[in-house]
Amino acid sequence: LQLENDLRRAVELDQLLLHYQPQVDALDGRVTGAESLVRWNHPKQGLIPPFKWIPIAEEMGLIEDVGEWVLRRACADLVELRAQGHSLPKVSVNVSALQFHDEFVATVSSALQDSGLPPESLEVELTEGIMVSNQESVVSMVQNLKDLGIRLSIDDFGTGYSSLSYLTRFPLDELKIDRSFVLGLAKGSQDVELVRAIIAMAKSLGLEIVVEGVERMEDLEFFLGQGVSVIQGFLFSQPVPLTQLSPLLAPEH
Ligand code: G
Ligand code: G
Ligand code: MN
Ligand code: NA
Repeated sequence: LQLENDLRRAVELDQLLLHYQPQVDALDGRVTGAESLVRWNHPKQGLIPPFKWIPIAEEMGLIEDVGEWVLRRACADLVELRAQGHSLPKVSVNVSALQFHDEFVATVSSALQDSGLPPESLEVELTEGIMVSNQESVVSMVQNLKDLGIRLSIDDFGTGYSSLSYLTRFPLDELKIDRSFVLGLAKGSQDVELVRAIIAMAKSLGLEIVVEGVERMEDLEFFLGQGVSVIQGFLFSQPVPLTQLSPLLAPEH
């Protein structure tokens, strides 16, 4: 297949790029972080969103290369932003379950060292697919990651397997409430009760909360009413290139 052949060379031909979606504290408008979201700038097809080719990259055994490129670029971009005088507390990267094995911790460590980014400025978004594994190896890998000093976030919370035990088994800093629950709010479904319960649980476990996919003012107001103010959604901004992210940031002091 042509796309697969092209994908094999996308990294070396420098065809990947990152967009960033800001996470905003609605109480003061400050950007508290940004999630990096990879795109492939295909020479013929233009920008291809990740859901169309990340699964292919996983199948072809290319996800480590893609993942390492993403990590290094995200770290370098944040260092560069700060050098330009912008303030951004952290950048987060998505990690595929297939990318999550032995070499991953060393790759993160090396990306931090080479970029000079302080570890606490990097956040890795883990999915339930990774956390649900009971394997000791996964538990100790996550601990090793945490020991690098980075932040750990649980992405797409509540959409995967519904084992909650990993919330206490892993050293997590943050929980991201999935967009599907926010969509449920709009439909007036019982998701309201689920979201309340998730928030209460996250708070009692000491996890910071980010809500994904907030598009409507009503939804923001609902979350503010629940004491949750950090929002990642189109209401504030779509994912944008770095050049469009920096004007949204406060100056570094
Ligand atoms: O940006 P977009 O809305 O198209 O993202 C769609 C999906 O692609 C999201 O689920 C996101 O987690 C995933 N994704 C985006 N960037 C990366 C990446 O760098 N690595 C992996 N593994 N997945 C990513
Ligand atoms: O990694 P994850 O699956 O959480 O990726 C976040 C995805 O959610 C990205 O593809 C991003 O573009 C998308 N997203 C973020 N905010 C919104 C929103 O407000 N509306 C919609 N439709 N998508 C969103
Ligand atoms: Mn994510
Ligand atoms: Na998500």
